[in-house]
Order: sequence, then C-alpha cells, then structure tokens
Amino acid sequence: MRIVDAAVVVTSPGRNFVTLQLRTDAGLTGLGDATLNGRELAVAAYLSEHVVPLLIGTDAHAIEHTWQSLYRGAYWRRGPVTMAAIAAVDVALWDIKAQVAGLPLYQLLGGASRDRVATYGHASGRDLPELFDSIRARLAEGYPAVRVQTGVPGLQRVYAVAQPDADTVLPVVEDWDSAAYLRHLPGVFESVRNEFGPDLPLLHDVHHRLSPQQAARLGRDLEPYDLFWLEDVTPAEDQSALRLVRQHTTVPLAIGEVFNTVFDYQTLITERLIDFVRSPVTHFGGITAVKKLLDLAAVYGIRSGLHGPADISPVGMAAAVHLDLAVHNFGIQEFTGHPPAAAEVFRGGYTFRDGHLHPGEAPGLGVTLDLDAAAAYPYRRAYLPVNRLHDGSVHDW
Ligand code: KDG
Ligand code: MG
Repeated sequence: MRIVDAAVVVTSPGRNFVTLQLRTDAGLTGLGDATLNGRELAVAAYLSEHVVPLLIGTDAHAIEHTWQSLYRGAYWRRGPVTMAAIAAVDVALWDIKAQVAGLPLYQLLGGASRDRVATYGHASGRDLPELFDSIRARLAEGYPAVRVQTGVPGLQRVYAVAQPDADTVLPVVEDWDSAAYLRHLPGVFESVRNEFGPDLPLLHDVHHRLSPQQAARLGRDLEPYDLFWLEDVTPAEDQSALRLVRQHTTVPLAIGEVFNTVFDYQTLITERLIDFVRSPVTHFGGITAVKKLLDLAAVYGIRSGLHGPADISPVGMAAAVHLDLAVHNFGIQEFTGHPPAAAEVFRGGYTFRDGHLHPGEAPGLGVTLDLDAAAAYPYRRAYLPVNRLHDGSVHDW
C-alpha cells in the first residue's frame, strides 16, 4: 500500500489547527496533528515543502522506517517544527495501519490496560472566591483532578488567569514577579485544601518561571498540601536544574510539554529527577516516539501526564487517548476540550464522560476531518503571550 496524496490543512475554528491528511492507493486516509501554537505556518510549510514530496510513493505500512528517514535523513534533527511535522506523518500512518487491521489504534499498541482514561481540568481565579467557583465548575463537570492557577497580588495579568483581549494579534503582555508569587501561592493551596478536603488531586503549573533555588523552596512550601504534581518549575531546557530541586523537596515533579525528543529527558529519567513526563504526541514525533519515551520512563517508575490543552487538536488528543488507554505507566491526561466550532471540523476520536476519556471502537484513530467546514474557518495569525518583569525586561512565559 503506497501513499499517493497528502494535504496540509490549516483551519481556525476558534483557534488555529494544522492537520496532515495522507491518502493511500487503497483509498484509505489517515490524519495527523501538526499544530504548533503561535508558529503554525512554519510546520505547514515544513510539511508541504519538504516532507510531502518525500512521502509520495512510499510504503504506508513502514511507519518506523518512515520515522527514521524523516528524523535521521534531514540531518537537521529535533526542534518543535521538525518534530511536529514528523508527528503528523507518524500518527497519520498509525491511523491508516489500524484501519487496515480493522481495529481501534489502541489495540495495535498492546490493547487496553484500563477501562478509561482519567483527566485533569483547569481551574483559575484572580482571587479565592473566583478560584473556588472555578474548581466547583470543574468538579461539576466530573473532573477527578484539577489544576489550580491563581492571580498574584500586585500583578495585573498572570498566566492562565488573564483573559486574552478580543481580536489581539500581537502577543498579549503579561506581568511577573517571582518573589510575590512565592509568597502568595502556598496560602492559596492551604485555602483550597481547607475548602475542598484532602482527597481531591491538585496540580499546579509554574510555567518555567523559577530558578532552581526558588523552585526548591516552592516545592518544600507546598509539601503540606499534597500536590499530585508541580509542573515545569524551571526553564525546561536546563535538565540539571532539577537536581537541586529534587535534593530539597519530595513534591512530585512533572515536565516536558516543550520537549521534542527523548534526549531532552535523558538526565531527568535516568537520574530519577522527575515523576511524570508531559510530552504530547503532537510535538514529540508522534505515537512511535512517545511510546518509546513511555517505555523508557516505565523502567524508572515514571508515569505519563501528556500535555492536552486546546492547542493540541482533536486529532492529537485522539492519538494521546489511544496511548493512554494502552500503556501500563499511565498517570493522568490533561484535557480542556476545544472551542465549539472545532466539532464542526473534527468529528469523533474520543468521548469525554465523568471526567474520563475513551477512544471508542472505530477502526484507526477514529477522527474524521470535514474539509468544507475547515475551509470556512481560515487561518488567523495568533501569538502566545509574553511575560515582563516590573522593569520591562522579558521573563520566561
Ligand atoms: O501553547 C502553550 C500552551 O500549550 C501551554 O501554555 C499550556 O502549559 C500549558 C499546559 O500545561 O497546558
Ligand atoms: Mg504546562
């Protein structure tokens, strides 16, 4: 079975998504997510200009060989653009292979290890009353675990709390002060625990903002509140930073949503510096690469917590849910859903019930792409926010 056609579809039903659709001479189509938030057209061009010409005429069943050809054969390895493009090809080929087998994709990954996939949702508020309302809303939706993000006194626009301005094109500017955050956050978790009790799994995302010393202090200060995980405490490219954090706190650490290959985790996994790996299928070279990552992590007792915000498309999310159902060392899946219009473009893929996901039993990935609906939502340039300190200098976002 040969690949005969490939389309790169850029659409914006509420937010931008990039999707690769491969077609074979057997008339089958496979889908892969190539969305890289704020840099979408770079991946679209990488695919259509550089990857698609290499794919036409190749064996659609040779997933590992195609992966290695695109990774090793380009010479310029790694990076989010390259690995998102490879991921899209990889997932589309797994989709096709599973359709040929007449099986849902998770069956090709070893079959189900669990009945359903537990998720966490996002809660945030500028102050405690707003935060408590947000947590109650997630619990009412059935989420078994909640990520808690809060405003910080003295800061106007904080990650995950500030609402984007309507129709902004240039990056929103948020503000940051690590000292104020470190003073404020432990009290917020104390209040949340007092209000919601000891059993609710709570998570928090630091979004790469602290020095190792600050992160160590925060981890220690949060220990009484028994977090499920503390995420991205330091800038992720500095693997050795987590050695210092680990020496000072037992808080479970999660990292990896901006990683692209297993090499970004080499020190972290082999030295047991983390507890959860966060890479999504979409930015990490696809199912082939994330399955290998999770198998390495399993050797060290490290579990999965795959990245799943709205910028992972329904195609990328479906791939994650198939993996989550199959791997033994599943931890939790992030899931926030997508803008309502996305359901006009992408159909199927998974169900979300009582805070849990299931990929269903349709052969393949289970997602269909409506090209007419996609065309009705043209690409709109969009950026992620940037972060500024009080003196105007740039801080990690
Ligand atoms: O595109 C950036 C987002 O995916 C990121 O800010 C979300 O940190 C995030 C998370 O944990 O979902
Ligand atoms: Mg995060």
